[in-house]
Amino acid sequence: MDKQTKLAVIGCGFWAQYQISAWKELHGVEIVAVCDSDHIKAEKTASRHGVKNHYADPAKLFANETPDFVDIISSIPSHAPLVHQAAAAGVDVICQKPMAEDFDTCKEMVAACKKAGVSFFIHENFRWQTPVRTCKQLIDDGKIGKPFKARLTFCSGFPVFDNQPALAELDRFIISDLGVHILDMSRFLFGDAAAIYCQTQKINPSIKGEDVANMLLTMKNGVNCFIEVSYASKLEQETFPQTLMLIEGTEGSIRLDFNHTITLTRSGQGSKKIQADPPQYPWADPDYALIHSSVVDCNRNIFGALTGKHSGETTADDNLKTMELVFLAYESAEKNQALSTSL
Ligand code: 89Y
Repeated sequence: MDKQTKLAVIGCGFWAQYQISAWKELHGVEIVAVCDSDHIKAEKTASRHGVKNHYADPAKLFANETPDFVDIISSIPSHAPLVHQAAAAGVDVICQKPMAEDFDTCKEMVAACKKAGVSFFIHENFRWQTPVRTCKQLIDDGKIGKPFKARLTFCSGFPVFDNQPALAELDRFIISDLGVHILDMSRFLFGDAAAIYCQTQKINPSIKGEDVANMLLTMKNGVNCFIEVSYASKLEQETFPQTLMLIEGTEGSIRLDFNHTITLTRSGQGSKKIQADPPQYPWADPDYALIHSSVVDCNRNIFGALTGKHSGETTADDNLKTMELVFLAYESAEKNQALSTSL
């Protein structure tokens, strides 16, 4: 049998169940332990996924197990202490998005992993969605010439709080939970951002944070990118969890519509349709199937990087640029002012 790389998972909530199933799609990974401060959740997760050991205390996990890497899929405030614990134990670490609640904490996490000599990745999966990869390929192939403007839209009325009630308790909700993905996607598609202007709204009275954000980014290559995210949208067609896009270039445009249909229009050549459906997995929740398939690809990319096969895309170092945009977006909305990036 090939050598198995040992993984421990910390956090056994809603999202972890799918992330664990996604890990089980990859050859060479053995999940040796799961951990959750709620020991019943840890026990149930271990038995559901056939994992031998389970813990309620991460310190005990690090003392008893010798994982090659840990995947942290826990609440946002717990990310930093757990990443520091993994670094102290000399274990490579993957952490769920958003990395942390403020920029200094993010930078400290990255510095601690560097100092300890452990690899640190962020599980940022939206850029791995099949239609997003296809759009990026079309841009890179020069099909629309030089992109100059784009609109990335995620406007939904899907009841996200039913499966993830903690989201309703976040003081900062939609940009930190969802906007972070679309901001990262804009960087994936167009490169880094130079500046951001943002306005937010709170429409749903029964949650704590903002549930609408409109963000205008000036990318370093000159692309103007408008990102709109909303969980207050009551539209004819519910499109959760799809990001719709219009990308315009000097020689044409790319439009990503509902259900992964891309229209590529090239000047003088008319339009053609490209269907970019994601792979289907039996364990995926049908409401989240697009994201769940991207979790497999995100894990595969990180695992390949951890095992020296290739470089990884979503390093924590790279993700600092996405997180800076998240925090600048909030600051921009508070000050009603466009703000420049520093990274
Ligand atoms: O938590 C979020 C995520 O990462 O993708 C969609 C989501 O589940 C709700 O916004």
